[in-house]
Amino acid sequence: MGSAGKSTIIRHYFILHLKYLCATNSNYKYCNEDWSEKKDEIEGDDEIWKNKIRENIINAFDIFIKQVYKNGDKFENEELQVFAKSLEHLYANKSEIPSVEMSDLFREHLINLLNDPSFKKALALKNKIQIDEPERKPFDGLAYFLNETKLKEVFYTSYIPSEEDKIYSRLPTIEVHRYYFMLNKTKIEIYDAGGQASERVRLLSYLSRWNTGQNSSSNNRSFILFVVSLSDYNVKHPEYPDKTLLDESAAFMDALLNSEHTRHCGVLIFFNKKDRFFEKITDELCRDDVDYIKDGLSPAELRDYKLNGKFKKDKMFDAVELKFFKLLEEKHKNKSSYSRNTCAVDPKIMETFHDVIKNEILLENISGILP
Ligand SMILES: Nc1nc2c(ncn2[C@@H]2O[C@H](COP(=O)(O)OP(=O)(O)O)[C@@H](O)[C@H]2O)c(=O)[nH]1
Ligand SMILES: [Mg+2]
Repeated sequence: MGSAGKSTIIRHYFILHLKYLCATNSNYKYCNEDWSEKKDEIEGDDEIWKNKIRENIINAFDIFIKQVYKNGDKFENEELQVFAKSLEHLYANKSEIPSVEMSDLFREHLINLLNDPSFKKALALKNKIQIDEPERKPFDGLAYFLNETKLKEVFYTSYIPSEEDKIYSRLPTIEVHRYYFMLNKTKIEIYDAGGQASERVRLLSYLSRWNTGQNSSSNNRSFILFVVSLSDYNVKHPEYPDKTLLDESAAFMDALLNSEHTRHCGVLIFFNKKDRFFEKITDELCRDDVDYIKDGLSPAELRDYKLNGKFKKDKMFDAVELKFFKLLEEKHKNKSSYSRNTCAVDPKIMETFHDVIKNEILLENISGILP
């Protein structure tokens, strides 16, 4: 699904971890498509990232500006009112972003907007906000950028994004990106597919070209690492109001596993964005959203949470995950599966991903660890 954290996991792993391993341990080799050793940078286009990070932030500001109007509020003064309009214009004409002059005044206005009481009130709704446009919500890495120092840095003329800046920002994946590396003599290919609606259709048709190890005499093993955004548990589906993007994600997992091309694949599920999920379930404004996952909670648990905000963390995770495990149990019982709760922006994700590759993909069969 779009924005679940797939590319963040891969970026963390390849750029920060594997690069280090390749440089220090001869058992690891980062490769080109023909398995020759790759020496150059993995993703080096800072210009694209710079503009995309600015676009991410302007997109988020635009969402909160619209929320200010929705709240029936006004900005503190005329100057901010005009600046807010200009940001809205910039979001609507994204192609202009690279050519906008990032002046001191522009940066000052951004900070003033961030400190404006009406804007702050809109920001406080960040866990609930969803503008009536499909796939439009503030990106989950936003909090990292929402402070005076970072905003000033990003909108400085000669800004060069750091690796950490890239980890927290969103650059939607178009088509399928392929990564190759060797661990000892084992060749590992990783495909990162876009998760937006249009890209999901493309992925299903792409599977037929995928070498899924159907030939039982070969040593090839294929796994789907399905990344779910826990943060989607309360994001309404654009077409079905009683469903969420999490339900859609479960339905897509089902479609993916129903394909004859994935018959021989194991499935690993990363329930990602556990930090955002925790933020949301502890936010009083999100209490009623528990109804979206109520099937996984007992009546007493549901009541205690709704009335007093009390909950057991594990129970809440289980309630979300049930949507996926139920499908696996009912429809894909013969599939080996395995899952983890993750936070892709936390550097620990590298260890988790690395463990999974070493222990689950290379060395052992995946055992069916279903609850
Ligand atoms: N807070 C938080 N943000 C995350 C996490 N994982 C990904 N993100 C952010 O979510 C956005 C989308 O991530 P991305 O990897 O592009 O998703 P993809 O569409 O599945 O490839 C980016 O802004 C990431 O920084 C997470 O575990 N926690
Ligand atoms: Mg992606």
